[in-house]
Amino acid sequence: MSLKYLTNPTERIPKLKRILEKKGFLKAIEVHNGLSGLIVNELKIEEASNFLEFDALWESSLTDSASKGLPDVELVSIDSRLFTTEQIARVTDKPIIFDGDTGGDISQFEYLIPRLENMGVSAIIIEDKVFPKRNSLDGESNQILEDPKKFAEKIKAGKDIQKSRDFMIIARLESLIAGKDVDDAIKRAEIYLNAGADGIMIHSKDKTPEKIIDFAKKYRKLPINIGFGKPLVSVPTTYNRIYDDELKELGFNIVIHANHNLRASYKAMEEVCKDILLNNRSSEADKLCVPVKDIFEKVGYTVLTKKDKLREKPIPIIMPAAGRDDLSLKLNIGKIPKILIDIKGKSLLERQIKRLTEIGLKDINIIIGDKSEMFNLPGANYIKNENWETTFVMHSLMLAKDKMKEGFIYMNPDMVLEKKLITDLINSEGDIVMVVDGSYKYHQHEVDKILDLIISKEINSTTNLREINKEDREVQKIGKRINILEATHEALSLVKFSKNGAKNFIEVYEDCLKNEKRNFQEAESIKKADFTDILQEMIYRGFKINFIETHKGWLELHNKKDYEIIKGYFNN
Ligand code: SPV
Ligand code: MG
Repeated sequence: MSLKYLTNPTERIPKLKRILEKKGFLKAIEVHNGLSGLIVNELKIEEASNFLEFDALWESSLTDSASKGLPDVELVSIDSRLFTTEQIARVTDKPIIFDGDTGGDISQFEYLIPRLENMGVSAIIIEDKVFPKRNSLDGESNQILEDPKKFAEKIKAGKDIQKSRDFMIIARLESLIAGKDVDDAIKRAEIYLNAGADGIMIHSKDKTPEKIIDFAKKYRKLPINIGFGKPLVSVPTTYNRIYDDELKELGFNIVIHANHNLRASYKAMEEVCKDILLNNRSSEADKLCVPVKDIFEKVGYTVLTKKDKLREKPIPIIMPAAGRDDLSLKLNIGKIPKILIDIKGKSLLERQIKRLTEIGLKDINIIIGDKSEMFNLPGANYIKNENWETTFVMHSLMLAKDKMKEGFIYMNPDMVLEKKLITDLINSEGDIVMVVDGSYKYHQHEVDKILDLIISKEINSTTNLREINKEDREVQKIGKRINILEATHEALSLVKFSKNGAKNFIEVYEDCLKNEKRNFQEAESIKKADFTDILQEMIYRGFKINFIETHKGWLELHNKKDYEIIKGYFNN
């Protein structure tokens, strides 16, 4: 969905360098509009327990021009190229490499760099040809090379003007395209690197890679002070029998598949049009098209309409708060339920109600028991568990059964949650979705509380913020007694149930109540079951529980230490 990857320029620009530092090699592919950007940004395929994906997006002049029905001769204005780039940038979060053609003259280049930086573009590649260039794959045109000294001045001007330390200016050598030899390219590479270029792209339209391989060998022998560590880029369009991994072995650091998405869509569009004409209807062409629903999903339409519905009828929040706790006694402030304890002028519950209301969640239901007379904050419905002293959390929760029927969010009220965490949860797919924290693995030893833990089905998951919205991740096991070394995440008491998820949850619980004497998951009996025991029972019965992952954005109030931390978190 299109709002999913919102990122800011300062965070985004360094991404290309960071991947190069981390992996030494990256793959980019051409995109020419928002949709192609989204497709590449989201594509992740699992192969032999590895995830395959493109690392970066190439904003190609050839395909940007062709999408507009125009030839690739620096005819499409810079404003138009930047508009395409902005379309791509605002719906993706992978690093973008901008095809800068010749870069124009020095002054034009100086104006271009800050505009790219403002959009969060990570790199520009400029080619050493004379404006207006002709596309490099065209063997017929006269390919006129720029004077290398003049080109070097342009690179230097660009490096002087850029604001971000991480923005890269990569010089593209067109010697082989213009019929010159590898030595000419090497000489030029040396001059450009001396001028401050952050990397070199060697272009070729040969059918075989011999010359670029020869170039790569000579490139790595350039004096250490200029060439060392500077990435080398290849664009294997014509010599594409070579594998990306082979290029990596040969010393290349970036491979750009420069025009394939546009060429693929051209072919698909033509085939569909022919099919419709030949069949006198479009039914046969359906097999060549994605369903409209997929487009809705990809561009965020589905999420948007879901939000519309939520605004009309907010999903109910149910918070169990009936039990007794003694934090206020430990703080020497009398007997107050911990969520009503004053923290810099407001209680946790007051803050929670305010936050939820601000994101449109106005149907807030709190199950109360101990000290129920103290709960009178406006903005919430209070449901009293008269038997709070002798019953357990599931009994309390079921007092709000009527509120569950169309779907609901279960939430412990003793948490501080950032809004994004709640909206990410609401926007997630799946009948039952929990929020879990993957950073738990890194501070297991510091944990002095009994935690709800999970084991993920995909054990080697990474704690990557971009995965917050990944909905296909599943809980394999949940409970308090999971071996901490086996656990992959800590579960937050924050779970969303769709209408179907709520129905299954209620049915499973009510079915379990029929066997009240026996041990029930980690509990002595169903009556004493915790919320997590029911979830574990559901997994056991084959229901799917998904999760979204975070490693920040929440705090919990359990003890004195938490109280101090939370006090420090709020400014007022
Ligand atoms: C582009 O994709 O626009 C390029 C690569 O510059 S090429 O078309 O091979 O010149
Ligand atoms: Mg180009």
